Amino acid sequence: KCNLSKGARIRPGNDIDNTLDLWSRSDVQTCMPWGAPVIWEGTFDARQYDEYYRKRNVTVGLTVFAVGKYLDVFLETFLITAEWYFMIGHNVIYYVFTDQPNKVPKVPLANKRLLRIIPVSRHQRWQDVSMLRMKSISEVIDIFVSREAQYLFCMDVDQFFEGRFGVETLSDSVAQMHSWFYHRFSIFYSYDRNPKSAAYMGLGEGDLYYHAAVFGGTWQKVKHIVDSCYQGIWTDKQNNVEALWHDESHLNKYFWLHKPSKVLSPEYCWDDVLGTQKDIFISRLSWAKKQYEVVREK
Ligand code: 2GW
Ligand code: MN
Repeated sequence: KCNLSKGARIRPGNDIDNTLDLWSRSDVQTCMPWGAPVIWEGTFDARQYDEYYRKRNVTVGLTVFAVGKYLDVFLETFLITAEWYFMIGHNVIYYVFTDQPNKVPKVPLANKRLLRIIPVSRHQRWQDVSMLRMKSISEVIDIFVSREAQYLFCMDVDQFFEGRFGVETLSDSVAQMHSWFYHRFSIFYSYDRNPKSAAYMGLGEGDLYYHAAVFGGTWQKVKHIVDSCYQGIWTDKQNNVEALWHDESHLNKYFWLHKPSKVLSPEYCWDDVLGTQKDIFISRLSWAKKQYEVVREK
């Protein structure tokens, strides 16, 4: 279905076109075995993508949770830099989930962009803060997203944009390659290995290790993703088990069973600690430094 060794050009509406390799990369994996493109700098024409989605007047939602100290420490930078780089020129709706609605920073938004604050309660355990995001996102899709956007991205707040994160990322279901694992053999992937958990994956199972800090797709697909993950999380709670990396383990299981239609290269969620890598030409979204003592109270 696509040419792994040679690389392929990726185009809007018709995600893979092997006939032209003007934009291709031969040094990286540009395609998954089931045909999903992997988006790297040099594999797409940004202008062509912008034009295609401008004509369709697309609206992209972006969910982000800022509960407790994470609001003070990360939210403002996340939003300010998203205004610089996230889906510039297109309609954007931010959904900020927080336990402190009146402390949400008043970041000036460009034309065609708006922000909704979604009040959520604060859970005692941080694992629950993280895992219960799946349920809250599902509810907000029903109430808002399904009426006002076509696509939805869900992100961690402890990161900042520093390069184009544009409509080249849009697809039915979108998964993020984890920057720590993309050069590693699959035996090192930190999938959940406990057979008692719904997120269990055996050795030899799985395609890539995906990062839960970024996932997305059409709202219909994202609804299916978050509902399925929440189902797994809930089943585990009934059985008194918790997956190794919480919601991320369930998301990895999901994307193994339901292949993503597009995969984002580590450019789209890069950890600067990894230093310069010869296949990373640009960092688009970068992990913020986390002082665990400050942000994780429990
Ligand atoms: C999280 C951990 C410990 C203490 C607090 C929190 C916390 C998280 C919080 O107090 N407030 C809050 O809003 N959050 C939200 O959950 C916030 O959006 C944050 O980015 C997200 C995930 O927590 P985070 O970023 O500290 O976890 P990471 O960077 O280790 O994330 C990976 O693993 C997680 C599961 O353990 C998730 O799957 C996450 O999506 C992954 O990137
Ligand atoms: Mn994070």
